[in-house]
Amino acid sequence: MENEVVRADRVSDFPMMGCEGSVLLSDEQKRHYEQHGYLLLDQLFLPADVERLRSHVLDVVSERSERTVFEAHQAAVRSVYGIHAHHRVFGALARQAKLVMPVRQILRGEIYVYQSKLNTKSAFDGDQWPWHQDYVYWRNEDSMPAARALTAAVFLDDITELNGPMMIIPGSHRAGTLASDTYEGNPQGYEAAPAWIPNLTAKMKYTLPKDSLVSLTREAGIVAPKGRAGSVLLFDCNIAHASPANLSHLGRTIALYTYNRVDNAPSESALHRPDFLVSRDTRPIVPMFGDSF
Ligand code: 6CS
Ligand code: FE
Repeated sequence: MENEVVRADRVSDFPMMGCEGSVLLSDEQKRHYEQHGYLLLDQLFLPADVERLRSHVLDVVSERSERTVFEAHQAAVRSVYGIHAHHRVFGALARQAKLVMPVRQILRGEIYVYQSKLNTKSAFDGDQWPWHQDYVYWRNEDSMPAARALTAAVFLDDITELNGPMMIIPGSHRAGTLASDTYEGNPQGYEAAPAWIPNLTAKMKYTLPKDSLVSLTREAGIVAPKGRAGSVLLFDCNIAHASPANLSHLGRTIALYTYNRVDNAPSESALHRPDFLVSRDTRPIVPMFGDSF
């Protein structure tokens, strides 16, 4: 059955190993996502799966290539990009049916991995991600045609109120793609880095202005979904989100997969950022079932 393309309506015929019932979202979960722009899937992956993934994190973070982005003080790794294409276990994770099937339900079509990364947000050193929308980056930098993408954040550490949980303004995705403040040039500490680095650093190129945040939060407030390792946070490409610096003794490693609709892939001629930031491989993902890391 491995690699067999399974139509969503048949997925319940294939109970997942270690996964009760179908991998599909319930109507209530789909409604929550549509309304709030995010959905937390509590402990979607089993502890044994999480341990297998965590056993590869040090390899990924120890690598030195242009896919590795450091924090401004250069003392800690901030992110490693392209993990689905360069690390077998993180490639297998990206294709897990437990992720792929819910994402296909939400995006209503065939999907591929647009971008993947490991965000480490190290203990005491991990820096912030200011308030922003992701789609601004993919529209402005990669000419992604429409806001038909989402990101699945797979928690590889427990995420608590201490170690820099992601903050979300519920429902802000329904405001569409808002005007952003734009910061031009490479931030301090990245003077010799490539021009795309301000998309990825704590001093970010496109951030949401305070007046937008004030009006968005007046009604909706802010949530910070927390959960045990193995949980997965799905969030829309237009949701306003941020995360604070990690001042705690606890690391906060997350594997993030941005999935895009195959029919929403930017035209290759428009792409100037490297493949590990905007994948050129737009073939539809074939979901993998069972214990396949
Ligand atoms: O530029 C990008 O593709 C990345 N930058 C941010 C701030 N979020 C989305 C994405 O990971
Ligand atoms: Fe983001």
